[in-house]
Amino acid sequence: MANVYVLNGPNLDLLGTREPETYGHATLKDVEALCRATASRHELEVQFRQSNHEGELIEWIHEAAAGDTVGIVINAGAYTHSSIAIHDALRAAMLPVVEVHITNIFARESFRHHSYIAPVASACLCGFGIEGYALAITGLVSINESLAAQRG
Ligand code: CA2
Repeated sequence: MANVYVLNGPNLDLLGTREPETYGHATLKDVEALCRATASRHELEVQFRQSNHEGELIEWIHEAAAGDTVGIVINAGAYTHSSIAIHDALRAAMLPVVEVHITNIFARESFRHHSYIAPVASACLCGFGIEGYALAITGLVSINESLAAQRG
C-alpha cells in the first residue's frame, strides 16, 4: 500500500491536555485514529509522526520523498511561521503537500498569518479543528487523481 505521511510539529503532543478553548479536547492519538480511518477508506497506509525537533521533521520529509508516498499532510506547528529549512525540504521532496492547522491562523495573532509552508503546498486548510486532517487526506487523494488524469 502507498503511504501518506502525516507530520506534526512542536507542542502538538500537548493536544487535549492544555488550552482546550483554543485547540479542543481531542488528543494527538485521536487525530492519529481519524487519519488512519480516513486513509484506510482510500487504501492508503498512514505514517503518523510528531516531533518537537525541526531536524527530525526534515528527516521524515526526506524519508517520505524516498518511498512510495502519495503526499504529505503537515501541521508544522509554530515552525510554520519560522522554518525556511522545512520549506526547503518540502520543496525538494517534490510531493503533493497539504498544510493543515487546527485553528484559523488568520483570526489569531499577526505573527501566525505568514506561513513558510504555504508556497510549497498544493492546498492549505485551517480552522476546521482536527477534522482538517481528514479533509487534508481526502484532498490529497483528489489532488493525486487530478495529477493522474493530467498524465493521461
Ligand atoms: O492551529 C494549529 O494547528 C497551529 O499549527 C498550532 C500551533 C501554532 O503555533 C500554529 O500557529 C497554529 C501550536 C501547536 C501547539 O499545540 C498545543 C496544543 C495544546 C496545548 C498547547 C499547545
